Amino acid sequence: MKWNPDSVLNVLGQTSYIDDVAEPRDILQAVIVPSPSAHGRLLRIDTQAAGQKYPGAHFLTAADIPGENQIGNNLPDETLLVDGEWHFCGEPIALVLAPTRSEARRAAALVKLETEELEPVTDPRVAAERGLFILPPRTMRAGAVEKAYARCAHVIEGRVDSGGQEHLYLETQGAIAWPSESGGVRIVSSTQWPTGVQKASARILGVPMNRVEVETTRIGGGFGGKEDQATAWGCLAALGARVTGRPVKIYLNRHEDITYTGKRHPYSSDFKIGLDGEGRILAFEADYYQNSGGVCDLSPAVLARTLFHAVSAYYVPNVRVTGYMCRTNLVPFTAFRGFGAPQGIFVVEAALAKAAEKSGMPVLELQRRNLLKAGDTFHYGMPVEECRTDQSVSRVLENCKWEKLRKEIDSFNRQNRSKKRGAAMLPLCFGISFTKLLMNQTGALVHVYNDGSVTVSTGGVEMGQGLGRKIAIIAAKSLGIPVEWIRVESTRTVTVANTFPTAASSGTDLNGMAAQLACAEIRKRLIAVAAGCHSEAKAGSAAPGLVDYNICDGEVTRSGKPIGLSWNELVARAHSERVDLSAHAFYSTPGLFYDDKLENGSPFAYHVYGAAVVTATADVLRGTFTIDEAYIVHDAGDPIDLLVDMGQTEGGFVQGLGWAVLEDLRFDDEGRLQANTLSTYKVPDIHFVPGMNVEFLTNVPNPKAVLNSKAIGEPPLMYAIAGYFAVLDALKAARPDVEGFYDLPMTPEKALSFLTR
Ligand code: MTE
Ligand code: LUZ
Ligand code: MOS
Repeated sequence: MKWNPDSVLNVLGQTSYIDDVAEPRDILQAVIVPSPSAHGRLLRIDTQAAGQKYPGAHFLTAADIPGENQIGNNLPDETLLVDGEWHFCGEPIALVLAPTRSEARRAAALVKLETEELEPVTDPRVAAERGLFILPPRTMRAGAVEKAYARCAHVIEGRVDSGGQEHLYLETQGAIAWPSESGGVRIVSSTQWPTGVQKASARILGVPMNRVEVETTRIGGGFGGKEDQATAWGCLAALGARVTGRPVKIYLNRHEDITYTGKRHPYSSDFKIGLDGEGRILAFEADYYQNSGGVCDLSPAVLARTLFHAVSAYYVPNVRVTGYMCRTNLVPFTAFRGFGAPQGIFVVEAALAKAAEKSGMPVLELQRRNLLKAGDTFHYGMPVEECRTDQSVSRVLENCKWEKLRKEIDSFNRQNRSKKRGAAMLPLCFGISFTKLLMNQTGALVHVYNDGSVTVSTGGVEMGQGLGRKIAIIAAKSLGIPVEWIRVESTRTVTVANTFPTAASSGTDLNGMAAQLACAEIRKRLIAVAAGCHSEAKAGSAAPGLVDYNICDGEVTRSGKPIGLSWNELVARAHSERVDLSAHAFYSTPGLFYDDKLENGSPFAYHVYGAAVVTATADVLRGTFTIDEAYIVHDAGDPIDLLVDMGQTEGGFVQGLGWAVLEDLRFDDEGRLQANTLSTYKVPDIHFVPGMNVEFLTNVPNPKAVLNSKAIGEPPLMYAIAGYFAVLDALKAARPDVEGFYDLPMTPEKALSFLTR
């Protein structure tokens, strides 16, 4: 089968999401009463009037929580329902349940709140001045920056800002919970992390984890927005179901989802970069003021990834980078594809752009001169291996015919006054693994049914990224049967337990490897049956000749020749010989270690490399622009499914372009999101997408991951940073006298303000 069957269902609109689950007759629909402002204190809730008007409605508050009113995973700073102070606009204060959603909404609108307003903080630098931090700052160092500046020909400082980003998954947040006879609940949740929903719900209900079952069939996109941010909705449904004894569904509409839920972290940063006369970076320093939002959520992990990617694909001998998790009164900023790395990479690229401006050296030369190579060491102490920066950059410059392109652009710009073109290159180096060591583990459970069909369950969640397809291919290859015979099951906490989110691009690396191990175990048993010696094999003494047996395309072979025993016959024989046709396997990434005190170690299994060139044309009278072409050369290892990896590369890039030049996540000074609908928050559409020229490096097997593949979910997003600099390059052709400014996204509005400076 050429196409990913999941993609076919998606395209035909046949996939089933939370809102497609058939609703039982007695179901209650839930909505929240949101906090009315960004910062305040709840003094009293009055549901009397609402209850009189809607006698069928239920009103749940913090007092109705049977367990602990706490869902914070990294820090206990996040209540499920406000009890005292609230920290952002749209925080759940009460849960209202009614037979229909519109009734619940009308009842919620009648709930009266007695409150006290507190001053909101929205700017991370203001929060830092006031000492409002989630956790103490974190610093990574290499060499000695101060000494290095003495040897620099150019020392440049500057400020860089980058905005947040709304995930805009197609399926909004939601969950359905059924009370179960065990005193717990069964939850169907649109989450990247079923175990997270399970654990938090158990805490809320005050029951052990074994009373809470969570199932996720697939989600309509997550992009990081359902790594931790799906948990609250699962818990609210669970609470409603437990208290009322009826099934409860909560499903946000788009406006609610955009307003209430976390997004990519905005950052404001200061940098200092020092270069010698040849353009080699000798020192780099940065202070990142991360706007962490109202609660901790994943902010520490996101910040860690910023620090790990502070000098991106460059070698810098002397580094000092510090991150501040600034507590503000905005939504809890959270995981979003790239997870802090795009924010960090934008800073060092801005520093290089400014260094080019000040030193007169072309930025491309500065970039190339400083590329990482094998034998270098990352600033966190990990040796650089299998480095493909140079190879990718050379190849992408070839593909876009850089010299010719530059000449064409220059002559276009000489001939045109109102339109200018620009281009920029970006090298990529992205570390793969959760930076929190413990998260790099998962399991798989494989059943071969006695008719020969196979199901594979893992801890991984399908969110459109093709994980299910990749797992099916891995299982088919390891069992030696056609991929059509494999079914990948929904993700359930009773099938594979104690998992972590499907995130950090490592879904296939982890779950694919676990599935492969489980399949290998079953295959070993079946081969023993084929060789007529399964009991000996069980006893551990491999019978002679066992190695000659194989399973290929659903047929048993011996020394490469079919022996007239099909997969189905083999499975039936094994079953009649009472051989276990199921296997569980566990996988944890080997070789990872990190010393948090020394900020030193090998936190990543490997790195993903690549390079992009992006071109743009700006209307320098209006500030409008188009992104014209994108050339990407990417290291995808040996792709498990080429089409899936192509889709991830193009999709990730376009999503990144939205962040870089389009999506303006604007809050007012009171901490209210102004861009809270699709008419005020503009995302890329098909007309916005540039010509895409994607090439994968060939003959680059990656022995560190399953079937020599490479993680692909997040890295391509960062190529879009070249889009920002391509537009800036075009603008500078009109205004070479204006200093570059680094305030992402480069919206037409900002472009115009640059042009009219
Ligand atoms: N692709 C689609 N279609 N939908 C998604 O939600 N999430 C991205 C990426 N690609 C996402 C996606 C993010 S943020 C991550 S971390 C990875 O997929 C997660 O899946 P993987 O680890 O299996 O690649
Ligand atoms: N999530 C997480 C991630 O918890 N830890 C990570 O390191 C990470 N990296 C990328 C995306 N999500
Ligand atoms: Mo992706 S941000 O790791 O869910």
